[in-house]
Amino acid sequence: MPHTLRSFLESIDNRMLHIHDPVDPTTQVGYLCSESKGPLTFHNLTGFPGWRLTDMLIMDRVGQAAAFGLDSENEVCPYLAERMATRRGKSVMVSDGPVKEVKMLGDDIDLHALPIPQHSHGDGGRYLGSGITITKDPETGIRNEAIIRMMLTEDPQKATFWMAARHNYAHYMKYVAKDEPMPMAFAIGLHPVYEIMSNWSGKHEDFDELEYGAGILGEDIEMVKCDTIDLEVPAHAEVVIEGLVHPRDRAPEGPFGEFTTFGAGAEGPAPVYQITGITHRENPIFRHIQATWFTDHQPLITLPMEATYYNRLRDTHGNTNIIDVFVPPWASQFMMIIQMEARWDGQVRDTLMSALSGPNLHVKVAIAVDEDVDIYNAEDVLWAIACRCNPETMAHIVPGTRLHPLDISIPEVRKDYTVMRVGGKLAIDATKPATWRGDERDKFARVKPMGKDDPSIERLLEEVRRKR
Ligand SMILES: [Mn+2]
Repeated sequence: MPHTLRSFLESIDNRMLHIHDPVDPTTQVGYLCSESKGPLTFHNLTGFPGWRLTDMLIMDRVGQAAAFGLDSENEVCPYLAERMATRRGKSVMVSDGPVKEVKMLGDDIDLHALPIPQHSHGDGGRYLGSGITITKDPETGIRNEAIIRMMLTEDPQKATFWMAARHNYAHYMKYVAKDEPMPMAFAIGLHPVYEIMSNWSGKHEDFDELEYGAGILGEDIEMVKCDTIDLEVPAHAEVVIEGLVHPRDRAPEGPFGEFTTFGAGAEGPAPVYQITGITHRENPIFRHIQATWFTDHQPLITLPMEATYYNRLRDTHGNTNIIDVFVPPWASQFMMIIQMEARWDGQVRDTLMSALSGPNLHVKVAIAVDEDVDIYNAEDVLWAIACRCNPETMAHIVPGTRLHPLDISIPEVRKDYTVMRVGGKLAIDATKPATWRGDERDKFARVKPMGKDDPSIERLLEEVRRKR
């Protein structure tokens, strides 16, 4: 059986909150998702009979471990890193699939009929933030996937969207040069591993992100031809939107409350997307990805980033002991915490520089800590910065570097179809002296209160730890 959104939902049903009260997706779902501490499904969507809406599937390591079929939350990053380094999947064409069960074509096309929420106060409109965006390089025929934001307009067959200057943008530039419309599709509602891998930002010359995700899941992904454009889409998606991006037409887009938690950043005239068809499953489940504040949105991007950097940083000096990498969602993707053990002087600084110049533009602050610091605990990381770092020699600002287009704290140097920003990055070494320094390192070991590791006080420990 293929890995689908439905197979995943079934596997986590013991954690799912099913909501049967009527809820308006356009005005009420945003805050409910944002406040949710786990997966939830709305069964009664006001104005959208027949639809369900689900979100918050992989917001934390528990959900992420479930997506990869793991028992332990600490295995997530090393596991994904290993699979990414060793697995390549493939796609296979099939003639039909569940996503073709219902079709909206021609005059019947109505994007407004999908339960697409408005995410935040101040957004320019209702926004699709959960569509895996599929384009194809017109020269190589290799597809690209990403998850980008698409804004609904008054016209139910037209939308606008924003893309960063990366792979799909490069495809679009090729179509603009030819003055031809670019076929583009959005696939909504797949197994979360496909969503996660669609947000991977590495180089891929002879495969696409969906095939990469298939390899990680250990399957081939089944694709079907679109009805109205020359493109292939996942046969088991819940919904597919097909359309053409005009090479010259522009329309207002934004603002949109982003993973930064700001609405500002990239709003402006954006390409126009003419919808040519919508297909979906019967009794469709709309996979929503609430953009704000700390939701599935952040880890979708940070998870492949963590695994990519885990592999990359281990390669510093050919062999560096990286234990774990965490991009905390509560820092909106711009901070990377690296848990490592340095053998030699200079190893931490080189690792931090590698983190600041990797494939993602997100990493603005890189912090290195030791194996005895819990990188999932902000208090512990701040303790290490406060107590193990001499800022005079262990903190560094690197000026004149390129940063994420949505990081509004960084000056904008170019605004066109997208935004370029150049500014500073910060490296903080909050580690002990390297292992070869022996005694000097040992001075920085944390003392243990007397009685720690004494099993005979276990029961009393529980009691004293209880909040009162
Ligand atoms: Mn790509």
